[in-house]
Amino acid sequence: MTEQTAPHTPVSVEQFTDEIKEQLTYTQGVTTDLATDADIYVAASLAVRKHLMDSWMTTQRDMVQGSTKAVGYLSAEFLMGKQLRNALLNLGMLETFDDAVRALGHEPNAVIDAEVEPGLGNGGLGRLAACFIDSLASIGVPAFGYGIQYKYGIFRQEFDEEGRQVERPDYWINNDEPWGHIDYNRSQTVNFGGSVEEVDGKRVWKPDWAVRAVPVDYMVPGYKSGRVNTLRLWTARSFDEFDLAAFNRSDYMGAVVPQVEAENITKILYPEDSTPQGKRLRLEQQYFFVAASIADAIRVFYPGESKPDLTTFPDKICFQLNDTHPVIGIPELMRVLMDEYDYDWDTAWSITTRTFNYTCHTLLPEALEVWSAGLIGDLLPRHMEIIRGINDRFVDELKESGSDDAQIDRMRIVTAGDNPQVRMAYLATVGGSHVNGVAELHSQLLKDMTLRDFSEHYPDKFTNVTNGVTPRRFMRLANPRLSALITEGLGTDRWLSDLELLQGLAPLAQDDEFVRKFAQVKRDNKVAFANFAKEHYGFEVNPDTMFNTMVKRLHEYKRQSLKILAVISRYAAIKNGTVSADDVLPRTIFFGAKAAPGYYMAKLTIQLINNVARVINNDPDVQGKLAVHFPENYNIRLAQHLIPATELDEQISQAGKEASGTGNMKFALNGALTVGTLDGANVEIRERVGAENFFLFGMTVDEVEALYAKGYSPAAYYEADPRLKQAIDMVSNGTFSNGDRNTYAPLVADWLTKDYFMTLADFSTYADIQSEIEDLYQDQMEWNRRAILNVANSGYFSSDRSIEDYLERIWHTGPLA
Ligand code: GLS
Repeated sequence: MTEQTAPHTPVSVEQFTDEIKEQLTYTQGVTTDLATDADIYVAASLAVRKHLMDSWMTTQRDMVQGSTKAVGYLSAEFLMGKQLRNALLNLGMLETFDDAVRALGHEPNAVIDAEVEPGLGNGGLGRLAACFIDSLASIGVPAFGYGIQYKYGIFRQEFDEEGRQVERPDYWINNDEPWGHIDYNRSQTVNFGGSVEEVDGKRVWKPDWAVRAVPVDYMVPGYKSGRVNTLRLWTARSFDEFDLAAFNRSDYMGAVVPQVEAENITKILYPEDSTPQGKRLRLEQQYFFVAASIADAIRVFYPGESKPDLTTFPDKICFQLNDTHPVIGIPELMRVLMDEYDYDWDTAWSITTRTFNYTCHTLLPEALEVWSAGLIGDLLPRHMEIIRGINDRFVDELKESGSDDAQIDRMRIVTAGDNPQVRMAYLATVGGSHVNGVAELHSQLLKDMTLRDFSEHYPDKFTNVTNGVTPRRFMRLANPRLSALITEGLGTDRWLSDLELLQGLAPLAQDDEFVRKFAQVKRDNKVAFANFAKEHYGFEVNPDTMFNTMVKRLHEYKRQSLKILAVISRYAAIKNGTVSADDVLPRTIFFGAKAAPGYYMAKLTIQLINNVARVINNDPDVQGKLAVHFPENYNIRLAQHLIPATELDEQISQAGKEASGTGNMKFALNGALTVGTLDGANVEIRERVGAENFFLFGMTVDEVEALYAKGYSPAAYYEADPRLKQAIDMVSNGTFSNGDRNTYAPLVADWLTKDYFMTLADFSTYADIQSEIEDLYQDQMEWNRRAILNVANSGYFSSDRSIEDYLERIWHTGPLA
């Protein structure tokens, strides 16, 4: 990636202070002396937005006029995190901001904290989308992120007295939101329902209701690239505020029904990760944002043309389908081309298949979305006809290529039988040019298992792009101390836009002086986190313990239960004196995880973790040796504080289940060592950082498959390892439920009889490796040397590199001149 100069002329502290004051006075109507931190936050954000405006407009102009194809990243989720500091960093204005805010009598961090974090995503998939649009802008590739501005983001998690998860609505938008610009003049109409009729030999969709899709634009500034792209999030509005006739009949509630129904479409993010929600509203959301985005792209690239030559469309923009959520875009583009612009099927198909590409983000078969054909037909009748047309032609193609009936049945986009289903991953595979997985192992498993028939039929479509994370947010902003040390060690800060430069740190792992500085950075980060945790959660955290973290969505396949069972076993060992108190390495374990509200086992696991924490933290026998903390509402802000302070990271999913993971990359880049299985991107992390700098345990994918095939009996593992038996017995005997044996009975029963993700089978090797971890930790110089090697060798996991791979393997485009 080439670094370009910052686009804007440098701003002095005085000037920026004046700009903030001007916003306060003329936009917000607040005097400087009465301004709160939140007021300053809004004013500063508006002032920063102004600095980005010229670059934003030139980027848009160059995108439309230029010869470079743009990227449209279609994603139901964008988990952006707070905007202000990121924008300041990319503009080179961090210090100017700090000084200006202090000059106004405010504390910079308090102002930054006044920003409400938009939670428009569930987890890794949504955060990846945010990293990708950051990297696209930083590399200078013209791009749109297209998604939904949900009124309520991912729920706010609280824990009740019993340690259970309680979901609270996240009405984030009910705050001053200076970043999103709502543009009523660029709205689109999105139709639903009705029927299809034959008119003059043409199929004509006669919808019966419509909503207005209004774009809310967020600027996406590149890091020192001079480019600012657009994240365009659609919000649903009704065309009529209310039904006047009903209102005049004094039916006041009835009068607002159309408005409520329309606006419901973008009301709430589905709080599901890795499982589809077969809900009509979800399909409405998907179609809503995709239809609006396609119409928008045509408007942008063919301004004012009533009969544009859309055969050039794939040269103007390519759409990346972020998982199956936007796949309805394939029949939508077909419909637009055939019904609105009169192209024949073959021309429309050629344009469509050259426009779309699909990224699959899962290996769980149940997470590949499947919609009932009846539902699609009801909501989008013309699309269902088109999907059937695609399916029929595809089946013909399979017959011609000699596929047998069984294979054809396996591959149908629309299943045969009474209650036909549309398999969206198959539609995406057939209707696009490329399909990629998100880590090497994942892409291989897609080819060998999940989409095997398709990879045999279309061998050239399948490729891999390993995920990455942006070093700007997850190193420079999250970990300023480490960033400063890296810059000192490398003699340049260019690593922020060329992360492979971190390689230059490898020799410094042998330099004791550097290792000591690195250790000091970690120590300072731990103290800072302890203070943060005290202030925000009331936790007493001892920085003289090892910080051991497991943060991610709560899911059985990720195996938080493996971690908590190991913690319980450790607790029992200290209490029983199986390990002498002097030999115990003091550890503090941090969990962070939200469970989908309807996911019973996951919620019960949260309750268990909270109660294990309660018991351990209140037991004087283990004071100073073991502590467990589970801060509520894990989000990006918490990640930015906790990751830099972590020394040992947990990536312990069952092999073959985590598509990639991106937390694993963030931890390695921030100098944590990983204990993990050979799953997802762990495999590549381990290859790069070196097997000796990664704590590997557990079964491989082949071993897992072999054990399934042979017949897995978890109870045998329970009987075989006394540590495991004791931990499970403590869960079942009420140790963590005030003596009540029923509370965790469903969890215990599942472990002993099903344990689909083989937690019990991996327990022993996981427990065994702990002593290796602790031995190494006793030698702090050696531990830190290895941590430095993790940082030095993880440069590959920059989202800039991921984007370069997409450009080369899939999008075939590049930066603007
Ligand atoms: C996910 C996968 O579960 C993660 O392994 C992956 O890192 C992420 C981004 O590719 O996508 N898929 C999903 O539905 N949620 C995810 O986080």
